[in-house]
Amino acid sequence: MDSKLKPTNIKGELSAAGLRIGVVVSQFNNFITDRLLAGALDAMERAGAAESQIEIARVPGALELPIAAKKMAQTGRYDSIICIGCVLRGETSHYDVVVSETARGVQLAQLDTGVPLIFCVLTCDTLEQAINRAGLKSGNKGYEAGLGAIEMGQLMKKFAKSAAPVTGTAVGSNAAQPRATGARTEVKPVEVRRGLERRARRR
Ligand code: INI
Repeated sequence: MDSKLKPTNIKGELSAAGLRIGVVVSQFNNFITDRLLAGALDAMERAGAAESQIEIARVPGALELPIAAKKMAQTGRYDSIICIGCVLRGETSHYDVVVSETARGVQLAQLDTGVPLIFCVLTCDTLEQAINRAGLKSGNKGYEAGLGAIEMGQLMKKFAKSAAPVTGTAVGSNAAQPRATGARTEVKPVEVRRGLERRARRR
C-alpha cells in the first residue's frame, strides 16, 4: 500500500547563481582531461555560471588530485570542487593503485573538509573507451560532473541556511566549516564561542 506521508524533499537547483566552483585537472592523459574540462565548463555555463565564479588548478597526475582538492576546499572559497583525471590500464602496471588511492583520497578529502568533491576520473582499459566517455559515443562525463558540482553546491547552501547551532564536538567536518564567501572565516570551537558570548554579555 502506498504511504500517505509526503516528507520534505531537499534538492540543489541546477543554477550556478551565487556559487563558486573549483576544478582540479590532472595533466596526465590531457588529451582526455582537456575534453572532460570542456564538458564541465559547458555544463556550468548552461547553468548560468560566469568565468569569475570558476577557478582551475592543474596537477601532474590523478594521484595529486586529492591533496590539491583538499587544499582548495580548505580555503573556504568554494561551494564544490570537480576533480578531473583519466587513468588508463594499458599505460601503467600500478593502475589499480592509482585508481584506488585517487578515489580514496578524494573521498577522504570531501569528508574531512565538508566541501563536495565531484569525482570525474575516468578509469578505462583503453584510450578508445576514454574517448567515448569524454564526448564521443557515451556522452561527456565532464558535463555530468559540472552539473553534479552545481547541484551539490546548492544543496550544501540549503543545509547551511537551515543549520542549527553546533552544540557538540564536531566529528569529521560538516559541522563547522567556513562558508564559501570569498573571505576566510575562522571557525571557533564551541567552548571558545560560549566564552566570547559571556564576555560580550558582561560588557
Ligand atoms: N596518472 C594519471 O592521471 N593517469 C594515468 O593513467 C597514470 N599512469 O598510467 O600511471 C598516472 N600516473 C601518474 C600518477 O598519477 C602520479 O602523477 C605520479 O605517480 C606522481 O605521483
